[in-house]
Amino acid sequence: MFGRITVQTAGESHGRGMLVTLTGVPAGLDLDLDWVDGCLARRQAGFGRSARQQLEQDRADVLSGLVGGVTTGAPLALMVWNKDDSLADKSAFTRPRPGHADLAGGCKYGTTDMRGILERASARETAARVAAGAVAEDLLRRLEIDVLGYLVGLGPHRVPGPTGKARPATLRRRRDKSPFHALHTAGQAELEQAVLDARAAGDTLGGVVEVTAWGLPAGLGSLSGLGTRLDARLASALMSIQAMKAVEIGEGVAAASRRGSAVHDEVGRPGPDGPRRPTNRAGGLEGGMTNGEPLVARAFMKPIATLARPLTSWDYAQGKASEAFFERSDVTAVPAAAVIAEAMVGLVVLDALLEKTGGDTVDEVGAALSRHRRRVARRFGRPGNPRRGR
Ligand code: EPS
Repeated sequence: MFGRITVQTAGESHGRGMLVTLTGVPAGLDLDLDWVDGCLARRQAGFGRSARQQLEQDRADVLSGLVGGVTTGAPLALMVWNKDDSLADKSAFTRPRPGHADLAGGCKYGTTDMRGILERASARETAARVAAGAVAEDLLRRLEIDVLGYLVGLGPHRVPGPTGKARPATLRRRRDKSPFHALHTAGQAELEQAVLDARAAGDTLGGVVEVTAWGLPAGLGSLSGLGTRLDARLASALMSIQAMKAVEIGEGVAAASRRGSAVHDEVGRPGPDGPRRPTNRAGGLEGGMTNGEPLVARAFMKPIATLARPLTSWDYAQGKASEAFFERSDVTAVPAAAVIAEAMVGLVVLDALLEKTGGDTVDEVGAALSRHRRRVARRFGRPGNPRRGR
């Protein structure tokens, strides 16, 4: 899913903590650690989480890659320490949770004690992803590229995405105030009630998150290879998040049942910086490349597999039918998933940008991006506009 950067996480849910290594970040970024910690705190927020989130206070401890607070181009290693590091005291368990990695992981690693599977499959790992994504986003926002994730569905309830002409910064403020990481407060009471009802029933809820990226130049990604298409890379990154079962770009799902004339975005009068479309059903991607419109991707999350009122399973120690394992769980983590999906899209976008610009330093990346933006404006922007000559 990445070409220019690499991202690797390590850690167990109840181990010492979550580590992420991130390579390929250019030198010269004075990393805003408050921003990184803010992203980590937002991932922990959200209505419907378990008591674990009151215990953990995630912060990024930078182990390498910064000198004087500035990236050197060397691998970054960021650690999020666990407060609950009780792994040594955890018991074995042999009653796999339907929908979780337990049973398939047990078959893979040849063990009926699925503790090790649970510990690594746990979505606690997403703290490390968000730390890495926050670094990517910190660089992107210096280049006037904004990425924002927000909730657009919880169980059967739908919440609108961006409406009107609100700027990304305004939308971000709204998202950060919402206990559901939604952009609108209308309907919040229904969402709260849905979580309370699911909790009372010992059940869980899935939902939908959407990520929009603004400010991307046209021409990121590539049509030429199987794995180089940006939509393929986005789908891979979003599907790699625990519990995601589907990804949609733009209005991709509805497009499959409409005629072409009602799907494809007509080409309008060019804007000052390049081509313009009156609609954006393609979600900013055509042929696996950005087309200058905002990039819009959606990820669909199944309900959490750990149920307080467990489904039927099989106890592989006792050799008999039994309730699935339950220790503690969230009712829903869809609000958190909005932040996690934003981080993953941020990483993919940074990767695609570096592929286009090259560069060892932030200045070199910025200069190459400006050159590309000028080229697009000259050839595809509005004739006679003074910005074309920039
Ligand atoms: C998770 C189970 C819960 C969640 C955890 C993900 O953990 P615990 O078993 O300790 O209650 O709280 O998420 C986090 C700890 C987190 O920081 O997001 C799971 O099984 O995926």
